[in-house]
Amino acid sequence: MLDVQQIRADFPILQEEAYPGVPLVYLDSAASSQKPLPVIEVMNQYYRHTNANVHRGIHRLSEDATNAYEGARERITRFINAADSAEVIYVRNATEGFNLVAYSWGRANLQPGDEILITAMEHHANIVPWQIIAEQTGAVVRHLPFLPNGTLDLDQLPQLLTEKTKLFSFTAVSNVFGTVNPVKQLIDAAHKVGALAMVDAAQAVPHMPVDVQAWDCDFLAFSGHKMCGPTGIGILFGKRHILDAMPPFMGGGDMIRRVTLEGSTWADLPHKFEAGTPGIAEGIGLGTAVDYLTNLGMTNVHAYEQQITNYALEALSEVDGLQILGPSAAQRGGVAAFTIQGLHPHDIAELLDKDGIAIRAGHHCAMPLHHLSGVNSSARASFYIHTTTEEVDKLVESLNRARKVFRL
Ligand code: 7TS
Repeated sequence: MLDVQQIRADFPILQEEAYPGVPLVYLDSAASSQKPLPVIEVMNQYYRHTNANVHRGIHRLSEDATNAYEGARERITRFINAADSAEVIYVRNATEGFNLVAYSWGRANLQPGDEILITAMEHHANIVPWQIIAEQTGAVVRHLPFLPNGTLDLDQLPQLLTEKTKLFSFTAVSNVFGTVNPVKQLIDAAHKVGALAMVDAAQAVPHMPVDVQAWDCDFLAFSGHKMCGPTGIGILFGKRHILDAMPPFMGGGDMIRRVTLEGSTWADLPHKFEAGTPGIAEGIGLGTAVDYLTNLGMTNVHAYEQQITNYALEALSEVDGLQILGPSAAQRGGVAAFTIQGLHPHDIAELLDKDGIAIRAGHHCAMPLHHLSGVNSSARASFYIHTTTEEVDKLVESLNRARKVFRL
């Protein structure tokens, strides 16, 4: 499977201490992953030896920068098995991917009475843009509820996904429950009623093989920073004929064919949606992150995460008063959000931090999910390719200590 010790050696930050004498235990990869040395190095080398603007100059640096940046797009295209790199648009993050589709496709296609279907377990990035665009177009946002075990209530799908639905946008993997949703089934159901399907793959692409052609999704968005890549870069995948028919999202340099003072025409895909100087080092960094993950093998990554998550769920269930949100290990990715009776999630995170353990506490940008689960917030440990069973044991020890501090 994975050689976790060898992987750990690739991540400089994992050799560091959180506080003097207290090693870092990083269990917050779902918020943002750490970066392996090749990613850090390729960006460093870019600024030292290549730095120039892309798609412009005829000088060597600009050509090298363009080749590296576009070469990264080719590897990202293969990583998600898109048919054509013209369908792979660089954005800043998954959030920008949703906003691009909402503003460009939504404004051009939605009318009063049209419906956008999401689920109740979405990250705010896949809720708020639709609410904004619904407000502007007169469309209505509906949501598919989830069951108490954190899986989608598929029995309600036929009432909610109808010929009024123009787009069904849902997460492949919940960032709180960890639920792995039946993506292909949901996409097929959307297509059956003539709706487009958009997948939030922010918690999927970093952790499992993703094949946009096999899924047959119309749009898919993810962020580089959760998959060993830098911040400030993400991808929006869209089917070519749909992207071709969409108006630009932002106007400016790089996205035009010809500009006169009277009007302008647009560049071909993907550049039509890439206005202005992009995150060049970031795109190159993401290409190297993709190489790193490809080398490990996404099937291996997924299998290892399932193993460590299994271990963690069992270990956490030993902590008195601890309640895990979401389904059993068989149906989830590498996150474990939980509450402990009598302990506020922020107090949990603060006490764990003293032991060098980084987790996230709060609503994880999924306020509706928490509200519907009957809690305001939760603590969340998330696991990645470098997480060890020893680290999970430390988490459990530290949680037991936290309970003692609060005399529980
Ligand atoms: N969708 C999901 C499922 C996510 O988990 C996140 C980020 C996003 C979209 C948005 O990603 P961004 O890079 O555009 O911000 N999730 C989290 C999280 O769980 N904790 O911090 C960020």
